[in-house]
Order: sequence, then structure tokens, then C-alpha cells
Amino acid sequence: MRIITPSRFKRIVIVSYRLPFSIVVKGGKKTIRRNQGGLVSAIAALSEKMTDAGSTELFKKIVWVGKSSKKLQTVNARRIASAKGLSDKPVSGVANISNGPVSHPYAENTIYQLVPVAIKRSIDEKYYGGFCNDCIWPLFHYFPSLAVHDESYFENYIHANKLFAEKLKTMVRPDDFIWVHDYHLFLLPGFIREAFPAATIGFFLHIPFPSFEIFRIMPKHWRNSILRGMLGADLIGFHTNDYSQYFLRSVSRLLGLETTMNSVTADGRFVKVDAFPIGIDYDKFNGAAMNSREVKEEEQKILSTLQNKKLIFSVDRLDYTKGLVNRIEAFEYFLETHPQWMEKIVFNMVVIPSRDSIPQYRNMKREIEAIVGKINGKYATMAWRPIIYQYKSLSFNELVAHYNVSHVGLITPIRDGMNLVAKEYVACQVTGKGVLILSEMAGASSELSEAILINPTNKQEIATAINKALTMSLIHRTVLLTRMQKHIKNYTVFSWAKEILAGVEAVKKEQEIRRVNIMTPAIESAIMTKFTNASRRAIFLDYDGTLVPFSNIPELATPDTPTIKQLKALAINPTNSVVLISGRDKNFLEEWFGTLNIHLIAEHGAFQKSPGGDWLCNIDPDQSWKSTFAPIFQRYTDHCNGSFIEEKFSSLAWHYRNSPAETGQLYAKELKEEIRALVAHENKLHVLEGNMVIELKKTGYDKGIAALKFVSDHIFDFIFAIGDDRTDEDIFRSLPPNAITIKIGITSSIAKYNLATQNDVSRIIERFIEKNHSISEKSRQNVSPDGTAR
Ligand code: GDG
Repeated sequence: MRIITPSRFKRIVIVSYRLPFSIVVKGGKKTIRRNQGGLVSAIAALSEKMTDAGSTELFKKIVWVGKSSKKLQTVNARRIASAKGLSDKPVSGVANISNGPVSHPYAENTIYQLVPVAIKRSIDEKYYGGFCNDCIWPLFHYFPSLAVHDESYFENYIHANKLFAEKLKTMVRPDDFIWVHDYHLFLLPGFIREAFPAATIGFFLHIPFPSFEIFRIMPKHWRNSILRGMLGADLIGFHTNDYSQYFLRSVSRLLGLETTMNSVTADGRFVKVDAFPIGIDYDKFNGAAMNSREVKEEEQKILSTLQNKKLIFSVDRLDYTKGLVNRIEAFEYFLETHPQWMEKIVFNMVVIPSRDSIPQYRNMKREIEAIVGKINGKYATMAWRPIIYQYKSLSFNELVAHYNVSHVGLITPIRDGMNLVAKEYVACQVTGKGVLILSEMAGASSELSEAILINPTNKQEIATAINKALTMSLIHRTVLLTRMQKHIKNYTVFSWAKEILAGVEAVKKEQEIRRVNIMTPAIESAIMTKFTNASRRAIFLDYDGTLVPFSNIPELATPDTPTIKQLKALAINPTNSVVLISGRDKNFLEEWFGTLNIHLIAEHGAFQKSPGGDWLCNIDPDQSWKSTFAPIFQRYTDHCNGSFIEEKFSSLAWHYRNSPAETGQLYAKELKEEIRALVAHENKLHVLEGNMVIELKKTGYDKGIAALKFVSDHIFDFIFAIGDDRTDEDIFRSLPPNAITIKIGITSSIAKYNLATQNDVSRIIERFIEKNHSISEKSRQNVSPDGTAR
């Protein structure tokens, strides 16, 4: 993919729950330490290494908005003495503003402007501890039974998101790219959009987005607010295609919005939804494994304790999503079923301390310790302890050393958004040529298909995989690693960030093309003036969704008396040519409008009739094609509840307006593809996509062709067209540039203006009618008593 250097933005404003560093107090001395974790590592890498000219500037001054901590404020106030760039090591830095935004030289030549958001402890407990950790985290990782649904959690979640929004309101600039991260801030894009309709907002979710059946478990007002909040962004990114499809499905099913494979239109705004799998700074890990003296020293330490035994390594945060207990049990099962590896294998399991003040996590830690103790007690010999369990963090050098010397990377989360450890493990394989065993439930498995993929709850599978990894030939291991390394070297964290920036830039352009231009009173008045000043007017009116509300049962959508009266009144002026242009068949139009002084165009232009004239057919009357396609349409009707077929002279239409939104859309896509493939090689038939309808019709005519022909046959100085359907886009496109085209509904269109609802149509026609009266009045006054013009 071509990466475009973003030019639209002057600043990146990152918003995440946590700021990227915290204060560490050791021996009375305070230092600043970069926080662990995927996001911080990713952004730090970007700021340190982005080499592309445009992006470098952008990443040299990052504004980061996050929750403030008491300690951080104290340190700022005391102005810690300076030191140089900050990598993983604790280093002190300069905090140059004690109150409000804080600048900090975080990495060489990079200024991080830190904007703390103050969140009271009582709110944070229910917001972060409650809603984020006890509801979203378990639910989105497919542990619904652990999810707590407490209304006060959600209230505090809204409150905290608003605090972030308030802070942003004080500092956002029009040329900022506001990049909101993760599940702590689902509502924030919506709040920012409300305050700054033109803002450029990206949202990235680092954890999985669950399937619709899991997501819908949340109370209706929570889940709808979350979706609406996310849709405030211009671009919504996930790690995998599955997550983005699950999100779109939820949007379609719960909000009823029409979606495509990678976009949705929300409140008339085009929103891009796509997969952007996060990568790592490959060269940093690979380079350290290859060349770093410190890493080599760490490796020696590990190897000296190993005494030629094979090493299995894992590192994760203490969390029930990581499959820690299952993993240990699987290792025990491996020992039981593969006794030949006794005393020849060591499982080095590092667990990073996390949330261990929470009882659930404390219990998990105890459970792990107990089971490790049990296994070691059962199998250990004087010379061998099967599991080395460490509950601590590793330095970068230690981490790389562990990755590089281990023969197997055993990464088995029950669910994981991506899992960067898997990628880092692969990047660090420079000497040992280890094998990656990876859970198929980690996002990373979509990319690392050369790993041995396992089901993390199946100990038999894991045990077999360990044995396979340990007995794999060097050539086989090298081939697999080389392929994976090629991929992660190519798609790094830098590519990830650049693609997101380029993506958001592209969305903005797309939005400009599809911009919704809402009819204001001033525009409406200008149209009325043009109407009055014109001497020959063509007025195109669509029927369903325009003259009458869109109905689930087309037969019931008949015009009421006021509408008929309006049409009569509008057509009374001989300088107005009123054209009712519809997809309906001619019998329907004849029945309701046949006696009016208006033009009728039926079946999208297949038939037409002038006032008082006969119906003319514009198409070849052959009907034989229908026998091929009717059975296909019928098959879809049988499978998709609520759908039905409408047969017209010129077409077959399959309506899904009464089907469940998502099912209807899915079948519509399939039907469209199936019949498109069948008609691809001949030019007699054409597939048309309307509002909740797929129509197969003869080629050579459409509403656009009919409208254009109509205006070409006469001379008009006022051309007006209004419609709600996709087929009306043909009219808008084909009419001359001076035509006034109006789309009903706040959705993107090539029409010049958008009218909010169908209810507004009768008001506009009424105003035309009023102008009619004043025009006739004027012409009456301009005519002498003898009938000649004055
Ligand atoms: C989310 C999603 C997604 C960990 N311990 C140490 C250490 N780390 C570094 C690793 C890695 C990062 O932290 C952890 O990466 P994960 O991928 O596991 O991500 P999380 O931050 O837990 O969470 C996850 C990620 O966001 C990115 O989008 O992949 O699915 O849950 O970089 O190396 N680094 C050092 N010592 C440690 O002890 N030096």
C-alpha cells in the first residue's frame, strides 16, 4: 500500500486513559519512568524513529492527554532537574510548567506536551476500576460471566469521558489530528464531534471488538452510546478484520445504519472502519538481539542456569485473559504424555505484576503459585526444576535475551486484541531459531499463520505443539521464522501509524466529496426567488420517500388528498412542468395521478406519459429473461424472512425492507453478486440497488436518462429535482449543472442540498404554490384590460 505523508495536520493529540510515564520514587529520589504496554511502546517508537520527512515533524512534538496522577503533579511543581532522552530506563526530565500542560523531553529531540486530566478517585474507581476493568474488559474478551453491569459504573464512565472532552475543548486546534485510544474512551469521539463538528478524529481499539451476540449483552443504552460515541470519529481502527466486521455488524443491527465492508454513514458523515494491525519496532528488537552487548550478557546468565536444557518462555501481564493456568496445566500434561523430555526441558514463565490489589487477581496469583508449586513438587529432581516462575517485570535487555535464547515461545492467551509479545519473540530469533506456539484467539494469529496455532484451552493440542516445536528440524524452523520475520519487518509500528494517518486523511477527502449540504432557510429563500424569476420550470418529484413516507408495505403507501391537491395546484400554472418520476409501475401511477395535469415517468423511465396523453414504452418488450431470474429471486425470498418480490413490466425487484437489517443486507449483497455474475456477459440487463431493494432491469434507461431527455426536449430556466433513493442519484447526476437537486435525508449524495426529512417536502411544494399565486397576480397586473402585455 502506498503511504501518503500526511499534510493536513499540524499536530497529533493522543488521548489515552494513562499518560505515557509515571513517577518512580526510589531511595527518596523521584524519577520519571516510561510506562510498559503496547500503546506507549508504539508511540515512543514512532517519536524516536519516524524517518519520513512529513511524519518526523509531526511526531517530534506530541501532545498527550491522559489521566493525571497526584505524584505527577507534585513532581511538576518541584521542577525535577534535567537529564537526557528517555527510553526504557528510568530517567528524570524537565517539567517546565507546573500548572496545566507540561512539556517533557521524552526522547531525544522529541517534546511531549503532557496534558493531565484530573479525575477524582471516587469517580475513577467506578469509571476505570468498575466500568473499564469489571465490565468492558471481561465482556470484550469473551468472559461475559465476569462482567459486572452496574448502572453507577456507566454513569461514571460517561462522567470521566466528559472530563476528557472538557480538557480537550480548552486546547484543540482545527489542524489537530485527535487520536483517541482504547476502551476507556469509547464515548469521547462523540463528545468531541459535538463540540467541534469539523474536527479530525481517529479512534483505535487495542482490545478485541466482540461478536454481536456478546456485545448485545450490555444494556441497550450502554451499547448504543458506545457505538454512537465511536462513530464520532472519522476513522475507527481495529487490529483485525474480524473485529471491524463485528463492530459494523453491531452498528447495523443495533443502530440500523447501513454499512459497507469498511464504512458506515452516521448522521450524514462518512466514517471509515478498517483493520490496522499494530506492528512493532522490528529493528529495535532484532538489532538488540543481534548486536547488544548487554543482551549477550543477559543471555549468558540464562544459559548458565540452563545447562543445555531446552527452554520454553512466556511473558504476560497477570490477567485471566492470558490463559496462564491453562498454559501451566498444558505444560504438566506435556510432561505426563512426553516423559522423554523429563529433565531436558524448562518452562520459564514470567508474569508481570498487574492489578494485584484486586481480590480476583490476587486469587489468580495464588492459584498460579499453587499449581506451579504442585508441578515442581511432583516432577522436580535434584538437578531439575521444570517450571521457573517469576512474578516481576523484566528490563528490555532481559526481555530480548529471554526471547532469543528460548527454543519455544509459548503464547496462549484465551483472548488478546493483538499480542505484541508474539511479534517481539519472532523479531528476536537471531541465534536459537525458536518456534512460536500461538493462540488462535490472539489477533496476532491472523498475521502469524506460520506459528503453530493452538486452541489455548486444549491441553492436548498445546502438549502436541510443544513436542512438535522441540523436534522440528532447523530448516523447517528457519523457513517459518523467515516468513514471519519478513512480515513483521515489513509492517512495523511505523507503517501502522502512517496508515492510520493516511487513512484519516483519505476519509477527510472522501467526506468533502460526499459532503452533506443541509438546506438552510437562506438557501430555501434563494430557491424560491429563482422559482419566481423563471419563466419555464421543470419540477421532478420522486414518489416513495419523497411525496409519501417510505412504507414497509408499498401497496399501503398511497398519496393522501392534500398531496394530490398540492400537485394539482402546482401544475395549474402552465409555466410549470411537474414530473412525477418513480420506480413504481405505470398502473399504480395511472390509478392515482392519471387524471392530473402532470407528466408521469414509471418504472425508472421504462414508461412515460404526458398530461392527457397515452403511456409510451421506452424499452424492448421482451420478457423471456424473467424465467431465468425469477427462481433465483424466489430462493432469496424463501431464505430471507420478510423479503418479497415485485414484478414489473421492465424489471424484477427484490425488496428486503421488512427483513432484519443485517440479514437483509447480507442477502442483498449475495443476490446482487449472483445476478451480476449472470448478467456480466450480456448488455440487456442491469442490476440496480435502491433503498432496501435490488432490482434487475433492462438496460438503456434509468431515471437519469429519462430526466435528461425531458429537459432536453424543452427549454427550462428553472430545473428542480427532489428524491430520497439511490436511483434518484441518477437524476441528480444527469441534470445540467444549474439544476437545483435535493436529497432527502442527511446522507451523502451528489445532490446539491440535503433536506432533513420527507416531512419538509410538502412545505417546499407549498411555497412553490404560494409563489405561483404571486406570479399569476403579477402577470395579471402586467396585462392591460384588453389582454395585451403592458
Ligand atoms: C493491549 C492489548 C495489544 C510487557 N512486560 C514487559 C514488557 N512488556 C511489553 C511487551 C510488549 C507490551 O509490553 C505488551 O504488549 P501486549 O500486546 O501484551 O499489550 P498490552 O499493552 O497488554 O495491551 C493487546 C496491545 O494493547 C497493543 O495494541 O496487543 O492485545 O491487550 O511490548 O514487550 N517490556 C519490558 N519488560 C517487561 O517486563 N521491557
